[in-house]
This record gives sequence, structure tokens and C-alpha cells, in this order.
Amino acid sequence: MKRRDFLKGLVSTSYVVLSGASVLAPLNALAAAGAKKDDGWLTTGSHFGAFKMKRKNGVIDQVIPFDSDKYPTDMINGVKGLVYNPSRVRYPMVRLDFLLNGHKSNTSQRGDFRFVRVTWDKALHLLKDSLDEVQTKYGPSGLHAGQTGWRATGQLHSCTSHMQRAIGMHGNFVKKIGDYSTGAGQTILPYILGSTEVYAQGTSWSLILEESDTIILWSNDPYKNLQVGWNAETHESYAYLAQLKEKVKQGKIRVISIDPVVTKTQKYLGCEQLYVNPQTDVALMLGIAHEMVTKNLHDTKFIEGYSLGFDQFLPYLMGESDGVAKTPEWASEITSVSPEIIRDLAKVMTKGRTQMLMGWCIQRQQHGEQPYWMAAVLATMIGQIGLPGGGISYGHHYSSIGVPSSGAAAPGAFPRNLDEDQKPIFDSNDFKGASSTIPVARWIDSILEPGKTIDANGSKVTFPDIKMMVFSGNNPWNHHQDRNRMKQAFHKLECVVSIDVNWTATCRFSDIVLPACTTFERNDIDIYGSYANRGLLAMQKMVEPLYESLSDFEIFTRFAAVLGKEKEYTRGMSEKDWLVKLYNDCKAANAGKFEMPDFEGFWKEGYVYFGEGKPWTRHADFREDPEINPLGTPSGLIEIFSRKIAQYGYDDCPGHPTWMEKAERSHGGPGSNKFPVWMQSCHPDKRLHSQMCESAEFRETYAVKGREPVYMSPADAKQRGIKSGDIVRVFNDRGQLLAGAVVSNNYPQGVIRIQEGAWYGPVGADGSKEGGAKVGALCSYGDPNTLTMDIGTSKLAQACSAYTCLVDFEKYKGKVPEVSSFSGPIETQI
Ligand SMILES: Nc1nc2c(c(=O)[nH]1)N[C@H]1C(S)=C(S)[C@@H](COP(=O)(O)OP(=O)(O)OC[C@H]3O[C@@H](n4cnc5c(=O)[nH]c(N)nc54)[C@H](O)[C@@H]3O)O[C@H]1N2
Ligand SMILES: Nc1nc2c(c(=O)[nH]1)N[C@H]1C(S)=C(S)[C@@H](COP(=O)(O)OP(=O)(O)OC[C@H]3O[C@@H](n4cnc5c(=O)[nH]c(N)nc54)[C@H](O)[C@@H]3O)O[C@H]1N2
Ligand SMILES: [Mo]
Repeated sequence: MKRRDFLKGLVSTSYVVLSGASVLAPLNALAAAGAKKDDGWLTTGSHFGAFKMKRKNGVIDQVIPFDSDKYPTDMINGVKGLVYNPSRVRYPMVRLDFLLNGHKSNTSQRGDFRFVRVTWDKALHLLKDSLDEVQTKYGPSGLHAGQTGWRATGQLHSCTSHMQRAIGMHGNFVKKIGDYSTGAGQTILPYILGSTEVYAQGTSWSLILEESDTIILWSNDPYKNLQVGWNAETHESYAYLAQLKEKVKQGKIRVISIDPVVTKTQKYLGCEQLYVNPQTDVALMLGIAHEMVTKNLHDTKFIEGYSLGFDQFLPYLMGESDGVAKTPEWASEITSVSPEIIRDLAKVMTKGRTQMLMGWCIQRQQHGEQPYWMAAVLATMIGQIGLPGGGISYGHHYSSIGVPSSGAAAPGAFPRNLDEDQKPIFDSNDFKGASSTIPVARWIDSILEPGKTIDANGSKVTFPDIKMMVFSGNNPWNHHQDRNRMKQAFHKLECVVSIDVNWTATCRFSDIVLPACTTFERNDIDIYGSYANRGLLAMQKMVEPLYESLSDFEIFTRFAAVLGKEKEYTRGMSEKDWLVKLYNDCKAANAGKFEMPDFEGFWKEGYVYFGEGKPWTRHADFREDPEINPLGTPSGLIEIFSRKIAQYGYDDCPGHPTWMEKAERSHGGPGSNKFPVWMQSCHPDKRLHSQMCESAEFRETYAVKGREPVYMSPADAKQRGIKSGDIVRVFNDRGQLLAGAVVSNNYPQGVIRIQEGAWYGPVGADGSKEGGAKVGALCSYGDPNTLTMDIGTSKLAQACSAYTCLVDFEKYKGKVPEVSSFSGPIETQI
């Protein structure tokens, strides 16, 4: 991207994606009342990219990508629907029985949709009263406000930070460690490769394109997943994928996608597809490794010079320690990949330069640590770690990893924690013997089994007795597993608070709901290009906050005022003051290196551009000299055997990578007699998790009869008398949902996909919204987490295992209930 092209991005109006029309009438009027005069194009950033927007009659009318964005995502067509949609939270609201009975309310009514409108003042005082009650009765272990998620971009308004700083001014609370994305990977890889790897900058795409002979996409769909980024995406990675497509066509690079399903990337690149039985990749990798050793294809010099513990792993691989040689034949039985193909893979991967690109999905399953560890062992045996276009990456599908970083200093953010000299009102750190930090995906366990002690990453975690939860910028009734189990846990909570833009299921299962405005209704600044850090974007307010919604900054400034701590919270600075400060601090940090205009100049232009970074090879320094540049592992080397992990003595995560059977596995594995189908709940093509599901018109572009699609093979469909467009009931012993069938050759028999982020919309047996509160309710829209299993990956990471999940499905013959997900609460008067 040249500077000239980038500049053009801000003046062109040629690429009109959307025109006005079809917003809700009352919303229209309100927006118009609040909006300023119509002016020209404004700029903004979002997870979906950098846009320009234009208003008409006070309403956002056109949304177009920056000209420099040559690969804008389709999701730009859903952006207006993020602002104007029927699910918006319009006013502060309180659950009916909570308003009547407070902490003694009937919590089994939670989720029955009945809410009462209250004033902001009332809502914020209720929040304070609840916090007072919990801190007084239970102390900080009674409060969990530590979940995080994909809040809107923006360095100032990052909403979870606002919530945590403000709640922290009242008292301490339980926090989380890790995340749902890479929970197993980020825990195991520091032992193996010395860093989390998953969030590290990777070898530049340009070098991969120049040097690689073979690229293995392992459980990896970058063409789908690079549409969004942690910050505003430039979508430059797509230019590299386009070059890769060309090289595949010319036969210059061989790309193999190892995946149970045909991915969007595989179709785009026109590359090879290798089917593997779900959850069996470790067996496949072991089979490949066995063949490498048998044929002496592995790089013994690299193994000796750069790694530790191959000799402790070898007896397991060859079957001397457990009597089972991990031969291609053995692997074939488990994986359904033929021994010939496994042998060929061993040859192909050790001939020429091979770049392994791992996706994250295979570590979101039981024993999810193992495929990442074993993949690192394979890469070590190939011996190309630290070479351009060789070795292993765990992140090229994510947030522009592989696009060189500009090297500029990024702007700071609004502080999440208290300032050093600040103290909370309830200044206690007494967690009553329980842990103050718990693995991110184990919070429902904690609510259900307070006081229980579990193993986690070499330590013990004792579950706190959580009585109150506060959520902002994440949607746990999207992201967590097993809805019916969640309901049971929520019955035990005295108070649940949600600050969100929309009536998500999390809001509907809360007691106090506070309306936040969208990112398009406030001013902010964003990093342009996530890892590439190409520049800074002005996020210019498009319209005033709709209804009674407020920015998160404003919500928690008001709450801090209720605590008598407004000045402490804001440091006496307004939104504008903060933006200027964040900008000027960044300008000072870049002085002499990257030129930045003054704030006013930046705001007028809408962006600052830092330019391109230099191509770079991951682990090159380690390869050059492992003594001077050791890895962050205990030995400084790649640890094929980890003494530290072995010393933990975990049965589900021993000292070297190991194939272990799963609690549930399709294709002949445990549980497949009863529920023969593996459900994968991959990341959505046309959403960011649950975000944009609310965008009603856009949702209709992929929904089937108003339901979330369930993708299935022709064979499975035929066997059950199902055709595309039918409404299907998907079920197991944990739950049931309705979804709309899409029959597709991309799916093999025994595998279905329902994308995560489909809004949970439970209804009772009579089809009523109220009935949705009950355990066992039917999800009317198709949230896959109605069916997933809520167990930790292992005693090491205790991470999310959503992909260890078997189901069955049938054509739905009952009366089809209305979808309850999107219409908000049942407004009730008292
Ligand atoms: N079955 C299954 N489950 C999964 C996964 C899977 O693959 N399968 N993936 C997991 C992964 S990797 C992840 S990252 C998680 C994602 O889980 P989450 O991060 O919880 O998902 P989001 O839907 O992005 O939730 C963000 C919420 O923040 C709200 N929000 C956005 N902007 C603002 C704002 O400015 N202010 C406020 N107050 N709120 C705002 C949105 O409306 C939305 O409700 O899901 C996990 N769950
Ligand atoms: N469009 C879009 N992009 C996103 C997101 C989004 O919500 N929408 N979310 C972002 C976030 S937070 C994250 S964490 C990443 C997620 O990144 P990933 O977790 O890598 O993404 P997925 O697309 O869920 O899964 C990738 C592939 O893994 C395959 N797979 C699943 N199980 C197995 C298995 O057992 N073996 C093998 N070999 N393959 C398997 C799936 O079929 C799929 O093709 O995506 C990011 N990008
Ligand atoms: Mo994620």
C-alpha cells in the first residue's frame, strides 16, 4: 500500500455499499433529533475495517471502506444494522422480581424476559447498593467482574476497562486468566517454545511467498477469519493470499489444508484438501513423525542443537514405552487418513521448505494442548524453525499477523486499573481462602462448586463463592458452553449486571441492564491494522447516542459520581481531554521517528499513517545463536519433553505430546453410538461472534427461515430426509435447538457446523418467551452453545473445549416457535 493510495482512501466516494432505507421509524426520529447538521464524510475504525460514513436526515446513510482497503469485508453491509436494529437496549432496565425483592429475588425467573424501565439514577444506585451488599456480606470473592471479550475497538472507550476501573473503585473482585481463543495454546507453548506464540508477530507473508515450497494450513481458515481484527483491519493480508493463490495455480507452492471440512480458504486458493477425522490430529502428527524416523527424514542435527527431550519422546513414538507403535497404519485407523498419504506427508514436509500455519480451533477441544505441542515437535523434526518460509506459526489467520509492523509506538488506552495512589471504598483483599484469579472458562464451575480445588498450570485454584457478576464488552451467553448448566449456575447468583448495546441473551439473564451506545455514537481513536500498526485512525462520532444510551465513559463517570469518586475516575478530564492526551502521548513517543501532526490536524485528516514495516522471520535470532538468543523455556531450547510439565504429574497432560481419547468423539469414538455427529461451532463468516447477528437485514442474507444455518453433508441429510431450507432440531443430552438446514458438499458425513455467535433464544414447550428461562428450553434460533460441553481442556490449561461435542439431528415436525432472540425484553409495569 503506497502512501498515495492511502490518502486516496479518504476522499473517494465511489464505492457505495449501502443506501438509506429500512431503519425503524421511531429510531429514525430519535436519531434525527440528536444529530447535528449533515456534513461530509466522517472517518471511523472498527473490528471490520476503516470506513467513511455519511449521514442523511440525521441518520447514517452510507458506509464505505477506505479506498486503501482493497479487500473490504462483506460485513460492511451489516454495519448500519449495528446502530439501527430492534435489539438495542433503549433505557436502563431492571428485572421485575429483582426490582421487587433485590438480592432475595426468585432467581429461577432470570431469563423470563420481564423487565421494568427505570431512570439512570435509579439504576446506578441499585448497582451501588448491590455491590455494597456483596462486599459487606461476602467480600471480594463474592464478586466476579473479570470476564473480557470483543468489545468495540477504540483506545478511550474500551468498555471493559471502564467497567473494571469503576467497579474497582468500589471494591476488589475475582478476575480471570487466559482467554477462550487460545486458552490451551497460550498455556502450553511457553513451556515448549518459550512464548505464547499465538499472539506473537509471525514471519512476514512476503518471505513465506518467496521461500516456501509447501504450506500446511492445519485447522486454519484465514480467508474467513482475517475479515475482522482486534483493531481496525487494513485487510492487507488478503493481498498476500491473492499472491498465494497465483503461486498455487502456477504450481510454485503446494498448499495442503488439513481439515475435516472444505474451508473458504481452500476454495479460494484452489489448494489441496486433506480430510482428517475431527479431534484426531495428534494421531495424524504422530503417524507422520513415526514415518520420518523410520525413513530417517528428520533433521537430527537441528533436533540435537535446538531441542531437548527427543530421546524421551522417541520410545513413546516407536511404541517401546506403551507397546503401541505410532505407525501410519495405527494413525490411519484413528484419523481415516490412509497410510500412503501419511507416508507422503512425511516426505513432502521434509523436502524443500515447509511452513506450517496452525489455526486455533484444534486447541479449543479436550486435550487441546496436545496438537500444538505435537505440531511444534513436527516442526522441530523438519528442522526449519527460524528460516524464512519454514517452521511453524500459530497466528497467520489472526489480526494481520504476518504483515510487518511499522515499528511505531501505539497509543495508550484509558486505564483499566486504579491509579497507584487510589484505594477502593471496600479495601479488602480477603478472598476467604479462595483464588482471586480463575481460568477464564471455569467461572460456571466456580459458581456451581465453590470451595472446590482444581489443578491449573502447575498450581491449585480454589473456586470462590461468586454471588454477583458484572459483564461489559463480552457476551457470556454467547461465548460460554452448555446453556442449561449456565442456567443452573445463574440460579445461584444474587445479582447479575450487564452493560451492553443490545438485548443479548446475557442481558436477558441479568438483573440490571444498562444501555451503552455503539462505537459510532462517540469519538475515539484506533490503531489502524492491529499487528501491522499502520497508523492511527480518528473514530469520529456519526450520530448522537440513540435513546437513553450513553458511552461507557459517561456511564461509569456517572457511576463514579454516585461513589463520590468522579474526579478520581476521570482524572478530571473530559472525553476530548483524554483523546488529546492519548494522541499527544503517542506523538511524544514517536518523536523523531514517526512524524505526527498536532491533534487538530489529525482529527481533521482522520488518520495518521506510519508506513510499512520491514519483513521479518520469527525465531531467526534463536536459530542464529540459541545460546545468545535462547527461547523463554526453562532450558532455552525447544522442549519436546518438558520436565516441568512431567513433574506436575497430570494424567491428561503428560511430559511429552500424547494421543489421548476424547470424552466424546465421532467416527467410532466414545459416545458416537448414541450421538453420531460431531458439531463444530466455528467462528462465523458473516459476524464477529455474536456481534452483527442483531443486524437484521444483513442476517437475512444467510439465515434460513429466520434461523441460524446448520451446515451438513448430503449423506447425513438424505439419511434423515432433510433438504436445504428445512427446519431441523439438533440435540444431545445437554440441550436442543432449532436451525435451518443447508446441505453442502463441503461437509463430510458425521460433521455439522453451526457457527458460534448465533443469539441464544430459548422458548418454553408452549413456544413462549417466558418459558425460555427453564432448564431444557428449546433454542429457537440456533445457538450451538446450547449443546457444547463445559469441561476444561486438561489440568494444565483448564481452557474451553467447545469442539468436543457430539449431537444428533432430525427434521423438525413440531409447531415452529417464533424466534425469541432479537426482540428484547417484555416491558413490564409495576
Ligand atoms: N462454541 C463455541 N464457543 C465459543 C467459541 C467457539 O469457537 N465455539 N469461540 C470462543 C472465542 S475464541 C471467543 S473470542 C469468544 C467471543 O466471545 P465474546 O467476546 O463474549 O463475544 P462478542 O459477541 O464479541 O461479545 C461482545 C459483546 O460486547 C458488546 N459490545 C460491543 N461494543 C460495546 C461497547 O462499546 N460497550 C459495551 N458496553 N458493550 C459493547 C457486544 O454487543 C457484545 O454483546 O467466544 C468463545 N466461545
Ligand atoms: N469472520 C470472523 N473472523 C474471525 C472471528 C469471527 O468471529 N468472525 N473471530 C476471531 C477470533 S476471536 C478468533 S479466536 C479466531 C478463531 O480462529 P480459529 O479458531 O482458527 O477459527 P475457526 O474458523 O473456528 O476454525 C478454523 C478451522 O478449524 C477446523 N477444525 C475444527 N476442528 C478441527 C479438528 O479437530 N481438526 C482439524 N484439522 N481441523 C479442525 C475447522 O473446520 C475450521 O475450518 O478467528 C478470528 N476471526
Ligand atoms: Mo477468540
